[in-house]
Order: sequence, then C-alpha cells, then structure tokens
Amino acid sequence: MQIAEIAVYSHQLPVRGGPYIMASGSVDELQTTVVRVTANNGVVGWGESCPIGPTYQPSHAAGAQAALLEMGPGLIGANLQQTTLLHRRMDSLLNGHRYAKAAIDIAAYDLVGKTLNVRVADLLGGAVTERVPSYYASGIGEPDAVADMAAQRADEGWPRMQIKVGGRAIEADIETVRKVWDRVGNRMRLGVDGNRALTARDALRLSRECTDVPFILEQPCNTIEEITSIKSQLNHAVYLDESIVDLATVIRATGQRLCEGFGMKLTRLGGLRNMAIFRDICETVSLPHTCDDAWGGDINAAACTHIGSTVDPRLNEGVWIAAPYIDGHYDSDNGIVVEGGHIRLPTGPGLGVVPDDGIFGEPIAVFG
Ligand code: 0XW
Ligand code: MG
Repeated sequence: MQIAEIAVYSHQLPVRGGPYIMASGSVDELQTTVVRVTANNGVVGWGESCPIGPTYQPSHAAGAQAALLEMGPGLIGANLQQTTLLHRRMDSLLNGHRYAKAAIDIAAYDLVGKTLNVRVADLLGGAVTERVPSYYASGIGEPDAVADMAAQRADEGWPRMQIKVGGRAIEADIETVRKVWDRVGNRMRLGVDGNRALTARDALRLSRECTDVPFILEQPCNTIEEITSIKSQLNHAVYLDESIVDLATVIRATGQRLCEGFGMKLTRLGGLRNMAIFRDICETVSLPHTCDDAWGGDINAAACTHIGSTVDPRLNEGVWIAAPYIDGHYDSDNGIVVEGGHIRLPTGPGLGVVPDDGIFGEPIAVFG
C-alpha cells in the first residue's frame, strides 16, 4: 500500500459567531490545508492541518502548504502502513514542520483503516467509548457573559469548560473565574487557560484569589521556565499546552514533573502516530491530557475524536474540536458534531468521514 498521488487543497473556514478571541490573538476566518492521498490500491485517505492563525504557535497556513509542496514529490512510493518509516521519510525530506507532516500522517491512518475496513481508533489501540467527552472553550469575554455561557454549557451536559484568560487586567480574569464558579460549581470540571499571556506575578495572583475554585491552570505563562519559577507557590495544578512542542518536551516534562497534565494538540506533535506515543507516555505516568487541535474541519475533528476515544477514561480531559464554530461540514452525512458535550465516534472505516465531492475546489498542487 504505497502513495501513488498526493493532492493538496487550501480551504477557508469562517468562524461562526466570530471572532474567536484568545490572549494570543483574535481570528475571524481560518485557512485550513487538506491533503487527499491516493494509494496504489486505489483507496483514498484524507488529512488536515489548520493552525489557528500565525501567533498561537510557531505555525501558519502558508507554512503548512509550503512544507507539503516541499515534501510531496519525495513521498510518492512511501509505504502507508509503515507509519514509523513514513515519519522517517518525511523527516529525511524536511526538518521540523510537524504540523504539516501531521496531514500526511492522518491521511495514512485513514487510508489504511479504509483498506482494512477498520476504524482509525482500532489502529490506535482500540476505543474505550463510543461517546467521547469534549470540553467547551469560552474565548476571552466579559465576566457575566462567560458565566452565562458556562451555565448554559453545564445545562447542556458538557463535562468540562476551559475559561480563557490573559491579555487584559488580571482583575477581569479573576472576576470571570469567580463568576463561572458561582454559577456552575462542580457541575463541570474547569480549566483556566492563559495561552502564554500572564506574567508570573498575575498567575500567582489569579491562583491566590481563587484558591477555593478547583480549576487546572493551563499554560499561564510564555515559557516553561516562567511557569516552573512559580509552580511551588500556585494553589492549582498546572497543565502545559503551547510549551510542549514535541515528544522530546513531553519526555522532559513528565520526567521532571514540570506539570500535572497536558492540553495536547494533534498536529503540533506530528499526527496520530505521535499522539498515540504521547498517550502511552501519559498513561504510564498517570498524567491527564486532552486530545485537541488548534482548529480544523471534519477531517481533523474525526482524527482527534479517534485518538480521544482510546484514552484511559481516568486520564481523559476531553477532545476539543472547532465544530461549534463552523457552519456546515465536509461530509454532509457524517460530519463530526458535539452533542450534550460529547462526540459520537464515527462508525465508518478509517476516519469515518469522506468529504463531499468537489468541496475543496481545485487542488493547489498534485504530486504523483
Ligand atoms: C481551546 N483550544 C483547544 C482551541 C484553541 O485553538 C486554543 C486551544 C487551547 O487549549 O489553547
Ligand atoms: Mg490551551
């Protein structure tokens, strides 16, 4: 089962009810990159990578596309079933750019699953649930508006909510967290995500003034060093997200116990193969984590849901997908949706989603 053809597409995803506001930037529309890989057995697999703008992580849409154009010709003939060798081949063609390599990796899992008539979750070790927990991310907002939103999500059955903070006076963030807690209490688990924006001083103040609120504090400051410098004084568990740029950092963070969990992104690590390794490292040392991505349509959402379905429930902090912010679906029959705070694991082979014919228009490049 070898790569016969790779087509690369660029597609716009407007943000429904936008903009989506985080401390690291505000976005109205995302440019996603989709790959369609055809094997020499005629089976097709799909992959996707969609950075949430150019400032969330060191990645951007044009970078993903340039990286795929660089690697494309050298990937023709690569064996799709041998995912370790596929990653080595991508690494031999281009250093870094794991977020672009992830699109090929996801397509490989989809294609192998479709060929063998099994789901991607089976290739990743096996699903433990057909109803995968998700979580809601608030975006930066006025305290009362975020608290209203939280109460609504709790009523709908969401098991967890992530409150975005940072990029404004810390008093507004503290007020937001306290108001959410007043409204929802223990009805949802809470995360507070600084998206790198807080100073160590403000992170300490937030934690001190909300000592009674049981949230986890996600990526409060820009660097691991800043976070480490205040960790022993915090009253809250720390999860790392943007700082965990690859598996080597995962090994460092777990080995040195730099955090109590992770907000993990599929494409940042390079795709499903590396997410499965990450999941297994976390399980070995009992660290909870999410299985998300920064943004993306049905292909990316399906990939996150498949890996999320395989996580030990004790450690599963949920699968965040962008679906609540996107109108329409790539696959009009099997689009990935969040219902009652959970995502149904697709039932079809591979990823279980097949984009409608022509939905991405003309490819920007075709190799093979
Ligand atoms: C909430 N998310 C998963 C979506 C946005 O892309 C940011 C991200 C996070 O946790 O940082
Ligand atoms: Mg985060």
